[in-house]
Amino acid sequence: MLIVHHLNNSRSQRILWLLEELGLPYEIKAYSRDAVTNLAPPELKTVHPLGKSPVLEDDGKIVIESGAITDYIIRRHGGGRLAPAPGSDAHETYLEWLHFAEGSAMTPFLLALYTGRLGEAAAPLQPRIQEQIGAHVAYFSSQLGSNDWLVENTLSGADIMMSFIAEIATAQGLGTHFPNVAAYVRRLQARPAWQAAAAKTEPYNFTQK
Ligand SMILES: N[C@@H](CCC(=O)N[C@@H](CS)C(=O)NCC(=O)O)C(=O)O
Repeated sequence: MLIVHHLNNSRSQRILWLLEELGLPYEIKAYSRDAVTNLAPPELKTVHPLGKSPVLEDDGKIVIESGAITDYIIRRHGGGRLAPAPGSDAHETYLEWLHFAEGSAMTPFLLALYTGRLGEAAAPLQPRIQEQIGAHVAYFSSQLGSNDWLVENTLSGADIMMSFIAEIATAQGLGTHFPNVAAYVRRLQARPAWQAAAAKTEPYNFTQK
């Protein structure tokens, strides 16, 4: 049985979406953020020492990192769905997006979150951070172009991973500058599988208004 250790309002939401797209049976172990610090509760550290979400459990095997979890679920349980054929050029592009989401695109968003708590002290850093947020979202927007999905215009794990980047970008108002990214968020959140995952969790803050 697949178990997702899921923190509310987090990157873990996309793993639930992935499992719903594949129609796989799974269980959610839900954790709530601390009302004051917004951090994960200490119980998550009993599952993995870092105490972060998502964590996937598959018959006792623990897998961390959204990109690795996405790859694991698709390879081991996807039956060839949601990824281009291994060895194809499209598969390389697909892998690039799986890594890009957490390895590159999340960094400036996280820097904005943390430096935002410093107020004026962080002012000298803000232009560079905002420029980098813009650069990463602009790159994503340019690669998506007028397509519905990122790789071969077919929904894949690349879209599952990049969904959170698109969601936070639009939640921060960047959808006005990048209408194709705003439309992408509306498109993915309208999918029955995305809706089914949302219905199983606490309200998710990054929904398209
Ligand atoms: N790169 C990791 C990031 C994991 C991560 O930082 N998760 C956040 C949720 S968005 C978390 O658990 N934060 C709570 C905490 O650090 O206490 C991944 O994609 O799995």
